[in-house]
Amino acid sequence: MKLRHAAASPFVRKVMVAAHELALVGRIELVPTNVSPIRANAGLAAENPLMKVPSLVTGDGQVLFDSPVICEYLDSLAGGGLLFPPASSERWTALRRQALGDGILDALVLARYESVRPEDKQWSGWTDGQMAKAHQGLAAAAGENLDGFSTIGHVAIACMLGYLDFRFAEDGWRGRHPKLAGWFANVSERPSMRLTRPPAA
Ligand SMILES: N[C@@H](CCC(=O)N[C@@H](CS)C(=O)NCC(=O)O)C(=O)O
Repeated sequence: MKLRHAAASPFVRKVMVAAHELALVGRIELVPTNVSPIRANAGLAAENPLMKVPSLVTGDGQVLFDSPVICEYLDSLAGGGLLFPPASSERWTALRRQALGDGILDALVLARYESVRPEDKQWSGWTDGQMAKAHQGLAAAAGENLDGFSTIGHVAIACMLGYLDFRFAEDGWRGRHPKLAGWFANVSERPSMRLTRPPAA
């Protein structure tokens, strides 16, 4: 399998954390890929018309994106029903938490892109709107009372918190959500999380 990879991408990290947790890393070849919302990448576009990472070419040549689809595919390769519990209320909890973590990440990534636009083109109303979603989402994540690290929901929320620290270090979320911070401190010591930390910003 070939995975389009960018070390700073929290969505790529999600896939890599899942791969570590499922003991599949050795089967994945990483293809370093530069992405930008304003620059075309013909090689990536030939695989993924959305030109985003992560994007995976499977052993039989199928292209899969985005991170929830790739993670569920990896789960199936590892036997299925592991990070994605089989149909049950546990499954919907895991998928809801994944959607929450991914949705907060979407807002954070959009806020980040705004911050790297030319200064005269930046719009604080946009950033404020995205950060409001992120902060409401964080409060909801804190309300999930997370325990352990058994599903894709845990993976998504952990990677989201890692990105928050990476790109928004001044956010101060730990002061607002100390219990979530305690959970994150514990899960950050897992090999899957340690081995996929983003590079120094
Ligand atoms: N929903 C997608 C989001 C992927 C995404 O936004 N990736 C970013 C990098 S963190 C990207 O490729 N951005 C390039 C662009 O927006 O053109 C997923 O879960 O994989």
